[in-house]
Amino acid sequence: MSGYFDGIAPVRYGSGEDIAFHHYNPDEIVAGKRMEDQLRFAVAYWHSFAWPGGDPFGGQTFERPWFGDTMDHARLKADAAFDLFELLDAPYFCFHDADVRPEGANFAESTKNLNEIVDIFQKKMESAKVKLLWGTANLFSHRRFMAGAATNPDPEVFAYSAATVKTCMDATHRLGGENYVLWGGREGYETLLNTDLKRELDQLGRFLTMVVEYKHKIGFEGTILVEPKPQEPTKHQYDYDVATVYAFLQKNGLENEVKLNIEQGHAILAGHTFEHEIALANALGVFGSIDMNRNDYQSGWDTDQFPNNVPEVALAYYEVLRGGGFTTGGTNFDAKLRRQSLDPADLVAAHAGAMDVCARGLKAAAAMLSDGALERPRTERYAGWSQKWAREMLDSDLASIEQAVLQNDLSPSPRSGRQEVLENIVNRYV
Ligand code: XUL
Ligand code: CO
Repeated sequence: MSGYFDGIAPVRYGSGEDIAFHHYNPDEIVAGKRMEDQLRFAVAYWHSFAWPGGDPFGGQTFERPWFGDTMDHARLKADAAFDLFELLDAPYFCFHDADVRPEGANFAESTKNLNEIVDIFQKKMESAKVKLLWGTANLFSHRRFMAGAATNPDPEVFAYSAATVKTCMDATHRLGGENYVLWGGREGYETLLNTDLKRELDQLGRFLTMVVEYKHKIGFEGTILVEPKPQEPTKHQYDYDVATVYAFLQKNGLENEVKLNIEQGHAILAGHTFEHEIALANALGVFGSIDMNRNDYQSGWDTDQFPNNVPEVALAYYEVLRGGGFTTGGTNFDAKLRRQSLDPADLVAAHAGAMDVCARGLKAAAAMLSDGALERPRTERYAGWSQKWAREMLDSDLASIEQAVLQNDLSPSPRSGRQEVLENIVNRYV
């Protein structure tokens, strides 16, 4: 116990305490499963325990007793993290190596630090409920990664990155992690003037292939996930969005090995909606997991706020449920407090509120789906395609189709897309 959250009662459904769940009831059955098993919430170690509260105009605002770069600080941080997991009754957490251990003087010392903390996690997880949704490597904060990790012009940085990912995959495997994530932190460029685009993409393809090869070598049964993002920190990130990553996976023959971790804020930065990215990943068979947060629509940068917009969240979970729900994936709160939210209670309330928002969204999505309110009109809209001639047309050719159009004097009449009617239906649920 860290003592950091002393005085804050466990967050439970209907507990009547100051911070309680009003909508997230883990045992309630939604769309055929316990809500906890549908949503699979994870706390993100980096934002909740390692982020100091800075912005481009000012540094640290948070004062956490575990801020510092010794192993004692890292151990206290682990205690506080597991205290929060328990307070929230969170089923999962996620971490990068750099979130949990101090940087060592060299690679060997950083790895030793990581393994010592992983030992502590392993011990704590024997008695705690919390499990590891995913692990990942931070290949973007240290200055050695300023020109990328796998895509770096310097092969020594490629080597350092590959070795680091190996240690993080080992740690994830040891902790029973259900996925391993690669977000291409600085895999992109600042200026084309100094960039060999083709070489960098080839390096990235080989790197990801090595990750998949290593997964099989160690018998890791979790899913390898790539997290798309269009820009920030670099001007142009290679893993731009779902469509771009899918093409990259196909080019490297990895489309059956790797799935996607889709983040709300990244979808917005790419000019998409969150539900579009989820729907597209499902359509391509590569949907894996989500990073749930929200972006400020005015700022144009990755604000990583906790979600608080039920209608938006409902449409995202609608696509998750339409695709059959999560398998190894889940809902990771890749979200940080606002920098004025200094208190331990703010950290607890942010997660509790976010879990409630997601629960409301999930319930609305499940009801829309089971009532068929949107699926009936959708099926009706495409009904023409169940006719024999329409299906056969797809196996014919342009010339035969022309003949058929002439013979039958086809003159299609447009039908309403009924967008407002459908939006009104959604509004009844959210
Ligand atoms: C950065 C981001 C990362 C990844 C993990 O925008 O989303 O936190 O989720 O590296
Ligand atoms: Co993320």
